[in-house]
Amino acid sequence: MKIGIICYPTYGGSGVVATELGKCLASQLGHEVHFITYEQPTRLNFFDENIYYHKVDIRTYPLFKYPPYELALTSKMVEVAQAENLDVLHAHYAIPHASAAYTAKQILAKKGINMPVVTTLHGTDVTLVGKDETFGPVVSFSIDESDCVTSVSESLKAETYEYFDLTTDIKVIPNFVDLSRFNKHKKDHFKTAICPDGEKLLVHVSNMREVKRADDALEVFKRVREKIPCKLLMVGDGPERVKLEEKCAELRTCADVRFLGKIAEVEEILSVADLYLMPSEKESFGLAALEAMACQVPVVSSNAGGIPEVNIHGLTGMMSEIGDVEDMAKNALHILDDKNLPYYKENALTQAQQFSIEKVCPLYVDVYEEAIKKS
Ligand code: GMT
Repeated sequence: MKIGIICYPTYGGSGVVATELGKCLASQLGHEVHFITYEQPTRLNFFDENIYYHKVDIRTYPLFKYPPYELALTSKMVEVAQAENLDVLHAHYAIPHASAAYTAKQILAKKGINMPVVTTLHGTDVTLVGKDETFGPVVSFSIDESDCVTSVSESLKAETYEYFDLTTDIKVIPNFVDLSRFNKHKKDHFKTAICPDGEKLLVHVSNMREVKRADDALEVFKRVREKIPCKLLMVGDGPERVKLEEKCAELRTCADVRFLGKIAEVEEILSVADLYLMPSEKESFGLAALEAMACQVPVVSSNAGGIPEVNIHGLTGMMSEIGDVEDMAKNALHILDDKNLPYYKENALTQAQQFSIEKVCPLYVDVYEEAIKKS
């Protein structure tokens, strides 16, 4: 099949899922994949004969206060679909990808080309930005007009039906993990460097936006540190980072907290971690937690959105109400107890194996075939 993938190229779950999916479709299943976006996708940093990247050129004119990205994207989709003879367009993240794909489909239909459109909902495209009245009607319409719609969790599917008046059927295809990359690497020297006296290592990875509640990770750490020797690594960057560093100083924990910024090989950090913190306010799935679990790291999380579909309380980690940092700290101390840690680590890995790329990627191929049949 020739598949056009439209996604955000930057850091962030939806772009990562779209890129990893494209890589798997091309290199493992032999499909031809065409990424259509404004920048080289972050995780697309190698050559594969079946993978193409088409850059959306955004022109600006003095008349435009805001360059119309959606129009440039739509035109690019039309161009690539014709030139490359695409079989299907797959829009990741509804805004503005689903509506751009809808328009591209209409333009191609006028030219006698039938172009099935699949839309994958990732989370904030529904739960935060999508339901906002400035986008709502377009998002709702373009989801409903897609030939097939997928969401990354049961929770997101339910929320989508709650927010929008839809007639379409939404199929759940969970996030997945490449276990050949995300596994426990032998990095004992890292651990010794970070935790020279055998301290426990806690890790939080996020794009440090408000919804991630990364400040709760700092609060949890403060409480755990009062009871046992430990260190915290804060990985990633984003709008809250400066505030978080200030909070660290306020909590007087700076000596044991390190902000690492964006790390490309995050699996190396996860390989030496004892516990992953995900206190998010919203999380349609929680890909970062799954990647941690694949590296045998148990998770202390909130129970937001789709997290309970990934982190099983009492098995792969523990969950608390959003914002309940006391409970999270209590749970962290329970898991970090040497009597309990091996049990949680083992279960985390077993759970991650249920979401392997080999299991999940073919589910998208089934959806493409369904969309082609339908349209
Ligand atoms: O939340 C983020 O950091 C980015 C966001 C995105 O859209 O790129 O991630 C969303 O999609 C991921 C992949 O499907 C999910 O694993 C995340 O849970 C989801 N984030 C939210 O719902 C807040």
